[in-house]
Amino acid sequence: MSLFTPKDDSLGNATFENYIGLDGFSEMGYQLSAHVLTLGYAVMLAGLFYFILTIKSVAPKYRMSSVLSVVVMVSAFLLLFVQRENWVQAFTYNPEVQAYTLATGQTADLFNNGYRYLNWLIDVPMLLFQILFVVSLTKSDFASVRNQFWFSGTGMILTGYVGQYYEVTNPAAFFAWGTISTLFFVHILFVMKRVIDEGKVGIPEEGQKILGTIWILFLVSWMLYPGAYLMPYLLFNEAGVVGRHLTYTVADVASKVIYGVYLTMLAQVLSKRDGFDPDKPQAA
Ligand code: RET
Repeated sequence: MSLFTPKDDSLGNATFENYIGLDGFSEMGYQLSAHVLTLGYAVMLAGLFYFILTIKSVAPKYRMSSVLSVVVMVSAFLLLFVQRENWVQAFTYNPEVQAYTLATGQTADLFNNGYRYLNWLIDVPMLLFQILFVVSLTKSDFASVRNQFWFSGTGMILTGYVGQYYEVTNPAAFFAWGTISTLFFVHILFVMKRVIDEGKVGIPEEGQKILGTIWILFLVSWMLYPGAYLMPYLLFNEAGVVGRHLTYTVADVASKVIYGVYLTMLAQVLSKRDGFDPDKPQAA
């Protein structure tokens, strides 16, 4: 049974943000959401500059990691920008009830987190491939790991994308799709742990420490996404809506930007070990 019981199901498979918007959001809830969504894409633009400006600080063989961070930043910037536009046009201030309510009857779309899912479809495989350009696999085969990441990464997101449409109207379907998605996720975690363990072999202690941090960061930040998926079953009012925006934004900054920064730091340590000096002029 759904803990979130809408007044009616007149909005069909719309996500719970819209059902809560029937009664309306307070000034603080609405604005906080808009601000957090804006912060999300602003950080991606800042990250874009970081990854471009630091690319020459690592040896050429590690630079594909920075290139993939740039791809992630550009796609996240654009899709998170559209996600924020979706929020501000889906709800308008209604002076009669002194709240921000669904902008129905106008030319507005309902709100949907789908832009995020489409962003992940690009970013999840990129983030998973990225580490393979910094660490050296000792036992596993590069192409096999890459294919497993690609298969489970896209499988996890597509099944989650379908499931999120049922969060209000059909809890059974919502949990069934969520469970299939989680199976893919568990597979990704296993493969990533293996990659990180193999990467630690034979590298300087400083690099091993960074890889240990990357694993914790990866585990915690990626777990936040299923937490946000479950939000209508954790907090079923305005706090759930704001909580979901906050969770996604923290997760995005950690899993894309901070993760990329740690991989750059690791690549710098490995470049130094390889005898690369960023201050010496390089052949073009
Ligand atoms: C879903 C559906 C419910 C079950 C699980 C999910 C996992 C999502 C994850 C997303 C990670 C996204 C990243 C994006 C970065 O750009 C799809 C919410 C397990 C782990 C890292």
